[in-house]
Amino acid sequence: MNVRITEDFWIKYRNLVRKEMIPYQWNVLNDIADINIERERDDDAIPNEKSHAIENFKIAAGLSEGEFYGYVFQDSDVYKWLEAASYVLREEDDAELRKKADEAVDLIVAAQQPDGYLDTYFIIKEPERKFMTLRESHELYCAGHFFEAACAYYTVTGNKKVLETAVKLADCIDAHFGPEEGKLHGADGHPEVEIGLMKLYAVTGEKRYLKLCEYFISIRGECHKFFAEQDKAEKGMEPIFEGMRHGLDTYFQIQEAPAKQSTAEGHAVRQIYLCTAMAELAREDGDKELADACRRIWRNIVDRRMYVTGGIGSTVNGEAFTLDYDLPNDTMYCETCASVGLIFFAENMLKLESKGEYADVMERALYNTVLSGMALDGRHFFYVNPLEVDPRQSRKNPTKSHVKAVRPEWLACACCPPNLARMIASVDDYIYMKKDKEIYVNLYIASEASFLVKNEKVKIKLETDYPKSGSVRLSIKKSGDSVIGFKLRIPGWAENVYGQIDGVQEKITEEKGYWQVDVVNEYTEINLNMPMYVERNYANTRVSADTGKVCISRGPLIYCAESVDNGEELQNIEMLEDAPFKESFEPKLLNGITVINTEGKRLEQKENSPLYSHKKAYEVKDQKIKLIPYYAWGNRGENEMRVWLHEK
Ligand code: FUB
Ligand code: ZN
Repeated sequence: MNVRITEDFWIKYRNLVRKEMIPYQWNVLNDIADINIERERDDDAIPNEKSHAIENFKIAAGLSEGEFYGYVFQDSDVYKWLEAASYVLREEDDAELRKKADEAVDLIVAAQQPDGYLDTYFIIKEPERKFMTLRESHELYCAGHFFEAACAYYTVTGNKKVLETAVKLADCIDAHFGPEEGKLHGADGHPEVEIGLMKLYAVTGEKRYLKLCEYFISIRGECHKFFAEQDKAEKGMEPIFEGMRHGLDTYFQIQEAPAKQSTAEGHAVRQIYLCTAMAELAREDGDKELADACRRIWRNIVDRRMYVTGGIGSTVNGEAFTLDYDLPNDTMYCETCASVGLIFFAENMLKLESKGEYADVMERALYNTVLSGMALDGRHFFYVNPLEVDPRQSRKNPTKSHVKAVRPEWLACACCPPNLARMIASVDDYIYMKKDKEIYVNLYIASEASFLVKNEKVKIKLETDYPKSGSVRLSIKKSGDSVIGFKLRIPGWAENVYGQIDGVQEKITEEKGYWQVDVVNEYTEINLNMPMYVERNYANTRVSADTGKVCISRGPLIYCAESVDNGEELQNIEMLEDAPFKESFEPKLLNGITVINTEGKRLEQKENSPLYSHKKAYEVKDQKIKLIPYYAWGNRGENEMRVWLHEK
């Protein structure tokens, strides 16, 4: 499958990754960017002086002297950068970038120990504790990110060194972990290596990596014993990651075997990375029990624990899921990485069983929380993505110190920025899916693609300006005369969809979220029209944070109000149930957005009124309300923002 994106909306983002994010992030990782690194929340222990990620590799390789600096998982920032760089190079070669990426690879190779071990924290700082503190160490988490990067870089550039280094590390891990006597019987506190192992298996065909992934997933239910034994053996030693030592079993998803789990628990990124690997493994080896667990956890997330923006994680405490319908808008977490992970999980569920609803969630997360994770300049990033912010509260209320109103230039915990880079640089991988000799169109992103299906060359040209409008034209050219099935996703948000095949109006029959079109002729043109109406969305009344409130969407985009357009104290704005909406495209605003205008009301407090009174001490005035797409918020200075607004 070969895909080239041609749409302006995404070309802008992908150019941002190529021209801004990748060079900028490289400078940050090399500590040569003149920036302010913010702590992700108020906590003096958070290491925010510099990234030091590349320097850690230099020290571990013996090329520089000094101490390790940063989070124990700082290596993963370099790996995710390398993975993102690979996808950028896949789209178009670039000698300068390739030189930097080769440099990164050489450093990684040089840092690797003779036995294959690779983790700069433990090489530099505590070599005697290698693989001894798995609950906290992130050693396998970092390895997983390296496997992903190595597979991507090798596939794109043919660089053998990087793959050999990954294989050596995987073999080292395989030699230390597994059911055999004398090996360690546990897994990493942070799932991720499982995803990396599946990729390494796909690239090398080495079954041991698949087996190891299977092992790490199945042993999770027994990890509390393993972690406790490791704690005991470590008696008296300082924790590697203060606070994590006493994390609940659910924080690490070790409360029971993953195949038995039914709800999304604990740290959201951990949960979603685990689910991603579970779904991939279930498809690969036909494990029905694991597939059922994925379905249960999916349902729990999507039906009860996901924000309307595709964000997940309701609390800063443990960056975690909490309970059904607990979706506060102003203290939530909604980490960017968690929504990136939700896309990975959705994609793997799609491959497991092709239901449009998985792609719906993929789209929701992508166009809302993922894109809101970065500023339109590609140089500022959100770690958490609130649905409601009052900057004054974020500054002074310690329970909201993680809820930032302006994207920082970088964060001490920098997992999200390179995750965004690799997601956007590889968004072409999520548009189409070839499965069972059929072609699925999951995301409507203008592109040109070619496939080999039933021994036929199939070329597709997808034209659209989505998400500005929902009109899509698919021109298909094929080389032979077999019937090729196309499945066009009918998004969950769409109504009154109509279509044409070669100019003839067609009745759209939807099955599992797709419109099936059998393409026989050499040339076929399919038109799909999904009118984008401005819609009101209401939450289940069990979501106490949203009772009496409305959220506006248009197509896949969730909208929000900012005080720069609507005045301060957004809590005083009321939408009117029957007020019409007016949409207009503003080409110069926030890189070109469709804004939504409507008439509403504003409660205006009378001067000098007391904190409480028996009578209403406010007047109700008319208010013009202007809404913008959520992904574009926070790009006009410090600002209040709300997704859910009161409705009268
Ligand atoms: O623990 C590694 C990464 O740091 C997690 O995935 C993020 O949630 C952040 O906590
Ligand atoms: Zn993150």
